[in-house]
Formats: sequence, C-alpha cells, structure tokens
Amino acid sequence: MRLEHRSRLLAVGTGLLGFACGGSGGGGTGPCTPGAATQLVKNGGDAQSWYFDNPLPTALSVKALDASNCAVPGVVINWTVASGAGDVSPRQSTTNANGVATTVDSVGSTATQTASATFTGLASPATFTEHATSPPTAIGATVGDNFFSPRDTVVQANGTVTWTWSGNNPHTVSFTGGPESGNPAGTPQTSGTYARTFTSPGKFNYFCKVHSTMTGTVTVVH
Ligand SMILES: [Cu+2]
Repeated sequence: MRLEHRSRLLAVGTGLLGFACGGSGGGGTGPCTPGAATQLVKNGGDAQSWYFDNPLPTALSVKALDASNCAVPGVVINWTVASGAGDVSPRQSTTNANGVATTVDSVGSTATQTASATFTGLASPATFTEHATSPPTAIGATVGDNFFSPRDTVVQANGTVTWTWSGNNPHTVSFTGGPESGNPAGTPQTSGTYARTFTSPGKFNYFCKVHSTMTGTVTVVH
C-alpha cells in the first residue's frame, strides 16, 4: 500500500519534469524531446587571441536548439571562414547528443578573422571573431622566491626562452619528461641565467626541483 503510493508520486513527478523541460525550454539539459532545429547559439571558442597560422587553443563550438530551446542532435553544421585568412577543420560537423558541434579554427595570417556556422534553413549564421599576432621569437622569464614569472610563456619554434634568477633562494628550471636542463643539469642556483631554444611546437612543463609549488609552461607555436 505504502510502496504503491510512493511509486505513483514518482510517476507524477517524472511527468511534471518532462512537461517543464519540453514546455518552457531546458536549454538541452533535461530530457526534452527535440523538434526541428531553428536556432544556433555559440557554445565556446569566440573572441580568442592567438598566433598566426596556429590552431586556436579552444575549438569553436555551437549548439543547435529547437523553438523551445531543446538541444537538437544530428544537425549538420557547415563551418566557413567569413572574413580574413585561415581555415576551419572540419568544415562540416554534426551535433552530438547534447546538440553540440565543434571545429578547429586557425586564423591564418590576418590579425582578425571571422568564422561562421550555419545549417540548412537557418536565417542568420552564428559568427565568431578571432584575433592573431606574431609569436615572440625570444622571451624572458624571472626565477623568483618562489615563483616563475611569467609562469606560462609562448614562443615561436626555434625561439629562445631565457630565465634570469632574481631571488635569494636556490632554484632550478627543470623540464618534465624532456631532457634534463637548466643551470646545468638541474643544479640549484641563486643567480645567473639559463637560455633554452625550442625547436618543436608543443607545450612543455617545467618546475623547480627545490620547491614543488614552482611550476611553469612553455608553449611553442609555429
Ligand atoms: Cu625553487
């Protein structure tokens, strides 16, 4: 008797939940039943600043919604560069179970680029505006007590990062997973410099062997 009452309450509750989502729009977060897609909203990757001819760190992302703001899976999204240089890859992607589709954008050689996303029948596309500059070929960083500043640096391939010791405590610049490096072979020092040239694009982590909280990264771009 008691059990029956509880299961009936649960059924009523579930029904209400379904109605609330489908009726007022759950933004695709609830179990609504999607109709035809009528809207495309930006979901991530807009207004980034990065470097010429390098893929932007965050993928461009859109979400397809129906008239009730319910997320629509299976919508074919066409991506294009609307102004400026560069390219998107892929140029076509399909929305997933959450109504989301993505592409990777590279700004190319222009300072500003716009990229757009649309699907067949959509009145106006979603537009992303992105920015790019030349990466530095040489950059300096400070080894202080107890920090690296800047902690994260970006340099062009074949460019050099030079660390200058400025504190009173001994520190190292030691790379994770790469060749042992710095001052030399990771011997703690309190003054001087260490310069390293990076030839391959990628993200390289480094740390101080004396202070586990001192960490930094070097991102090498084209
Ligand atoms: Cu240290």
